[in-house]
Amino acid sequence: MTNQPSAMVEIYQKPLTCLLIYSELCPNLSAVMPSQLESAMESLIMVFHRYSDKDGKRNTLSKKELKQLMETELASFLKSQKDPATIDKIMKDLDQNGDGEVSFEEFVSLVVGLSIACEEIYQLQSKTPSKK
Ligand SMILES: [Ca+2]
Ligand SMILES: [Ca+2]
Repeated sequence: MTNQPSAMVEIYQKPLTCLLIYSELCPNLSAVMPSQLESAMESLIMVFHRYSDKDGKRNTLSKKELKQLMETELASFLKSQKDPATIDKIMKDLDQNGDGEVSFEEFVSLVVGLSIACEEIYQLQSKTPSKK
């Protein structure tokens, strides 16, 4: 019994399943004002599919689709990277199962990684006493 993963762990590992469960629990979800976090989750899914739907493989990003996504949605991050091979490197990093495509799960790890980096900067800035 103690070996059973907690429900939270399972949900964490399957964020999409979590959303599906959630929408089943709340059939009127679209009628309910989503919270900030729920909107952020929805945005992630919408942004991913805005680019992943462009070719035959609708549930994954090809390198071309990833490039378009990053150039449009993460332009300032991309500009800060001077290496022209950045997209190739990111693609290689993200594609954990090596199928040459970036799934939503793989894409989310990029967003999480960037969010963690941003949060660290936020922490540093809030630690530094503001000079007056
Ligand atoms: Ca695609
Ligand atoms: Ca992949």
